[in-house]
Amino acid sequence: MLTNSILTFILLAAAGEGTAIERRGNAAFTSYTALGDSYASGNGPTPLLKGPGDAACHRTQGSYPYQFNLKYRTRSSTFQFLACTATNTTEITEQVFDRHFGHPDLVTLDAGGNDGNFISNSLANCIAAEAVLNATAYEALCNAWIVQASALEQTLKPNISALIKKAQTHNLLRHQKRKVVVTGYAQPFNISGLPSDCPTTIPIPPLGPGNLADRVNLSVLALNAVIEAAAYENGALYADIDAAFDGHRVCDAGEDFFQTDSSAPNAALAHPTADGYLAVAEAVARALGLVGELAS
Ligand SMILES: *[C@@H]1O[C@H](CO)[C@@H](O)[C@H](O)[C@H]1NC(C)=O
Ligand SMILES: *[C@@H]1O[C@H](CO)[C@@H](O)[C@H](O)[C@H]1NC(C)=O
Ligand SMILES: *[C@@H]1O[C@H](CO)[C@@H](O)[C@H](O)[C@H]1NC(C)=O
Ligand SMILES: *[C@@H]1O[C@H](CO)[C@@H](O)[C@H](O)[C@H]1NC(C)=O
Ligand SMILES: CC(=O)N[C@H]1CO[C@H](CO)[C@@H](O)[C@@H]1O
Repeated sequence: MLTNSILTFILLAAAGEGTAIERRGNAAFTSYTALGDSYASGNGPTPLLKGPGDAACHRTQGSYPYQFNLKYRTRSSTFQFLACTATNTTEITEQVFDRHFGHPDLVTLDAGGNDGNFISNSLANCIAAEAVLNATAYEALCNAWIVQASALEQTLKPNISALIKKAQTHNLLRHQKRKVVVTGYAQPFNISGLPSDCPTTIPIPPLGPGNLADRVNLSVLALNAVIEAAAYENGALYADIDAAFDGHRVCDAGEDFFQTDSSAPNAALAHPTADGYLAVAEAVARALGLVGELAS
């Protein structure tokens, strides 16, 4: 993000005072379809969109596809938002066959976080359980889940790979391939964070190297490694969204990019905030080689 700010500064300086960066000429697509799970639908507190299925799928204005499309569309580009909360890789593959998939020249997707209930089990066993179990029972439960999660992760690649292939080729002639950007997930914790910077609204697993928060982070990194490998093997672009959360994780001094207040309306714990989703949109733009800063 720092690099981006410097770049923006240089571009602004070069353009001369008062000249806005022309983003529209930058558009990477004329037709964009967004697939994925709740990280893509944008589960969270910003307004729900009002199209068919948007409410059931928790598609929001804060989501990264919505924010990305808003900044990078041209007047004539079309946008199909098919991402849906709680979908696993098999179900996201079905989104490709939705009649609204269309003939996009750009597809973004994420997948894997709901296979075997990866995210919800991580939340339940490694975060929420701390509030109801003693330390020994909690550590045992979270550790057992992490072992199960890493075994699960190893099975995901062929399915994510098949999804990427379908997204690249569906509705195209043989040998044609469209641009697909695949995103991963973000490590929730700064394991070196100060306890005084941790939110008080959720239980926090023990921080520090080797402790549970560290192991939760590692399981996200392992999931990302599988997703990234599937993307590269198929010639898709991988957007590393995790790096964009540095300084904004749970227990960081800076603004949290994760929703941590379960009492907020439509809160979706373990999901990014609108600013977090914006950071994801920026990571997608960078993967596509688009210049300019989305954040205002
Ligand atoms: C994916 O979701 C389908 C439909 O809900 C379910 O039958 C299947 O078991 C799930 N697969 C995984 C790996 O979670
Ligand atoms: C912790 O909880 C488990 C199961 O709930 C129980 O078997 C165990 O005795 C408890 N240990 C301590 C130290 O309280
Ligand atoms: C992968 O896909 C196969 C075939 O659709 C399915 O049976 C299996 O449950 C999937 N595995 C995972 C981990 O999603
Ligand atoms: C984690 O938090 C510590 C203490 O606030 C800070 O010094 C460090 O830079 C943070 N780590 C990252 C990767 O931002
Ligand atoms: C942000 C953060 O603290 N990440 C850590 C999560 O755990 C891995 C594995 O130990 C560390 O390498 C990261 O620095």
